[in-house]
Amino acid sequence: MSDFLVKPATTWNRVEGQDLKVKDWIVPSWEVSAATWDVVITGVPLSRSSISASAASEFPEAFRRSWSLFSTYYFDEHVDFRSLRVADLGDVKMHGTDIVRCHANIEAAMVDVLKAHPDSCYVSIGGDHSITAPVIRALAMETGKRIGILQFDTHLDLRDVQEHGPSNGTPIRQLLDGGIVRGEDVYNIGLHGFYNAPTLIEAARHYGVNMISLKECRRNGATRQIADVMAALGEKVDFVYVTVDMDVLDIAYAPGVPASTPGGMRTDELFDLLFEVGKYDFVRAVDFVCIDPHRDTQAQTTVKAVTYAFLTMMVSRYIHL
Ligand SMILES: [Mn+2]
Repeated sequence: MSDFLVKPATTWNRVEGQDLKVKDWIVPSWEVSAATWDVVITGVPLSRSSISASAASEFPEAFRRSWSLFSTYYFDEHVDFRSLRVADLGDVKMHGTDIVRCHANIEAAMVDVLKAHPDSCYVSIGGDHSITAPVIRALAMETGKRIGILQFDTHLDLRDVQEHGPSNGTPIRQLLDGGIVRGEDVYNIGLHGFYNAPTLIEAARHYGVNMISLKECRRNGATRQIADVMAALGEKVDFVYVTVDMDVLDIAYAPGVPASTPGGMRTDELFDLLFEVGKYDFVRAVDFVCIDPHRDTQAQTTVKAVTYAFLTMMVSRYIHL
C-alpha cells in the first residue's frame, strides 16, 4: 500500500453467495497481496477547497456504505458483471488544514497507484472538484501521454487561479495554465442556464475549450453525442479522463450537491451518457466529485445516484471491452 493511502473506516463483511451485492464484489486491496485489477477505486476525501461550504470529504465513506444496496446484475442488459475485477485502494491521506499539501498527497498517491496498477481503469471518488487537477497531473507526469478531458458539469471551472486558488472553481484552468492539458482537448457537456459569467465564456474561447450545452446534448442524444466527442478526441489524444461533477444534475435530482441548479441534467440522462462512455477503451480514468452526503436527503438521493452512475459505466466497460 502507498504511504499516501489509508484504509477507510467503512469495510464490509464480504459474503460470497448467490445474491452477490456490490459490497461483496469490490475487493479491499489491503486484504490481497498481489493482483491485477480491471478497475481500482481511490477515495479522495478533500473539501476544504470547495467554494461553497461542503462536506464532500465525507463522500467516499457514504459511497462505500451504499454498496450494500446494489446487485451485480444489470437488468437493462441482462448481464451479471461480477467477473469484472474491481479493488478499493482506500483513501488518500489528507493534511488537516493545508490544501496545497493535500493536493500534493493526491498527486503522490496517484503516482503510486499508477505504478502499482499500470493497466487498470482509475476511479477517483471525491471530494470536491479541486481533486481533478492533481489526479490528472499525476496521470500526465507518470504516463507522459496527451490526455483529453470529458467533463460533465454545469460550470466551466475556468476561474482565475490567482484570484480563487486551487479550489473547485479552477481545476480545468490549473491544468490549462500548467500546460498539462490543451484547451482543444477539453469537452464540457451539460452547460446551461445562468451559471457561467461572460468572463468565463471568454476564457473558454481563449483556451479553445469545447462547450456543449445540455440542450445540444439532448438534441443529439447520448449515443451520437458521446460518439462525436470520442471521435474528435480519438484524433488528438492518447487517452481520455472523464470527470463527473454531480452539479451537472438538476437540483431536484441532486439535493446533496451544494452547486446543483434548476434546469440541469436528469439522472437517467447521466446514466445513458456514462453507458456510452463505457464503450470506449481509451477512457482510462473517471472521477465523481462535489457530493455532500450531509446535505443529501434522508433517502440518500444523490449518494445512490453516484453509485448507480459508477456501476453503469463499469457494466458498459464489462460488456464492450
Ligand atoms: Mn465543477
